[in-house]
Amino acid sequence: MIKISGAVIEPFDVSLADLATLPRRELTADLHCVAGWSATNLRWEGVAFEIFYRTIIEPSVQPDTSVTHLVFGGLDGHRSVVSIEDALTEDVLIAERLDGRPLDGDHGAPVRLVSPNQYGFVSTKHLWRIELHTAEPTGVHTSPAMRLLKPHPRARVWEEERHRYLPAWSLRPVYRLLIPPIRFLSAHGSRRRRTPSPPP
Ligand SMILES: Nc1nc2c(c(=O)[nH]1)N[C@H]1C(S)=C(S)[C@@H](COP(=O)(O)O)O[C@H]1N2
Ligand SMILES: [Mo]
Repeated sequence: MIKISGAVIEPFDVSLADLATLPRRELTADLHCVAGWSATNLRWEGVAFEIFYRTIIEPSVQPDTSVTHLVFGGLDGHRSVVSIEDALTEDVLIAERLDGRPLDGDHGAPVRLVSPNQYGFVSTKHLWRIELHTAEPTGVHTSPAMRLLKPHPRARVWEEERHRYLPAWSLRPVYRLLIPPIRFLSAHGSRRRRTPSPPP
């Protein structure tokens, strides 16, 4: 169930059965965490967010209202803010499957957002609500890490948009120092991610 609220005529719920009526989309992409690790070659399956937005959400937007930002909320309290332009680009997905299997608890079950051109924190897992806003919302990030880091509002990976105020060149040496420890940690993470469980 995904709850739609904010600049809509009336808040409403979209069930996973509703989602299943929309055309399927498959996408192979990498996921780049802002802290410096990447998971490569992930095969996502789900629904293109643009189609979801145009067919399910947009008909319920309040008349004469211009939606500028969406907030994607996860069941664990994680939230991400995405401009409407970024959300409607073509490789943004509401994903239900990864590498041929339903999403597991680690990677966002039952459904998650996937926006491969933006840093990983945008791709809210365990998606359960989408709020529509008519201006950039403030105070969305409630976790201590996100409040400290002041994430970049667009977070495009290829522009290195990590931080809202600090330019990419000033952060590059810091993140370079982080590569060895993060490589070590994500070696463990990716083993968990990749290794099939042994036969009983
Ligand atoms: N609900 C929720 N979504 C989330 C997060 C989270 O903590 N909770 N972490 C984000 C971050 S920082 C990253 S890098 C990716 C990681 O996705 P993965 O766990 O599938 O590798 O999920 C993003 N989505
Ligand atoms: Mo991340």
